[in-house]
Amino acid sequence: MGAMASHPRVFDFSSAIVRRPGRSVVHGLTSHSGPAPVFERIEAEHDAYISALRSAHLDVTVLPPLERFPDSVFVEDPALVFPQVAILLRPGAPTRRAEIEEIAPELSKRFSSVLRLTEGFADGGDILVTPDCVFIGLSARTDVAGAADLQRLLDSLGLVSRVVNVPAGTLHLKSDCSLVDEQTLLATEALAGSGLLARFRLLVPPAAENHACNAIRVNDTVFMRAGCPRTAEILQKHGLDVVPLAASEIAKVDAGLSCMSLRWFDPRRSVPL
Ligand code: CIR
Repeated sequence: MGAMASHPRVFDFSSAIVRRPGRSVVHGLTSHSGPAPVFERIEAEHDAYISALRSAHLDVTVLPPLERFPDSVFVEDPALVFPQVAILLRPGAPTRRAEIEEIAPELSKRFSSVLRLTEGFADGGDILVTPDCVFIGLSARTDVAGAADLQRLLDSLGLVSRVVNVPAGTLHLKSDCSLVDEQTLLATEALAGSGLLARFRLLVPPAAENHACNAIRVNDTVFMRAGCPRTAEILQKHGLDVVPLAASEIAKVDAGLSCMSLRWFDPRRSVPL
């Protein structure tokens, strides 16, 4: 983790917040019509996810479940975090809006500045942070007004941003792509074909493994969906250290790996052991 001390890369993290799933998670928003997920299996996937973040040296805060909010385990959506600054977003799904008031006090404890989106809607799953640009995806959850207000806040932080359209039928921008190193995205064919993120080198798995495109680079490891051998091979060939994580149960409520944590680099924390 040589680069971490003074100039963290966008995927160098020291800290994370997760929230335990409540039993109500099985009633989370979903586009799937198959069998409902089994709570205990989601819980097991979540346990393994926390262990994985800890194995990558993150200090993980585990918040208690919120039964009133079935999707509140997906803490990525109500907020966006950077070193020292957090932004409270406005989730696009009506049932998720009040999640911001639950996460807000946790962010105030940890960030010297907490900004708030005041217009429109934006979900964290639609925001892709890259080294020189923050991409904001317009989707069924993130609208033009939310994207514009977020651009205003990012601008006030000196961050360049760009608004892009999420391919039709995709829940969030990051359902279809993930930054795996400073120049490279893992991306679905649909996203690669759109040319939206053409400035990146693109690694495109076969369509049967589209769901693997929601991966997370954490320090020197890429955590990716288990059961996607072609994607693992592509990433390894690219020189990346890959660790598979099971997420097939959580996927039944349209979720992947990025959505289960807020991750950031806290400069006040000492460099991990
Ligand atoms: C939802 O539809 O909001 C949840 N069931 C899944 C959210 C997944 N979030 C994400 O990928 N950032």
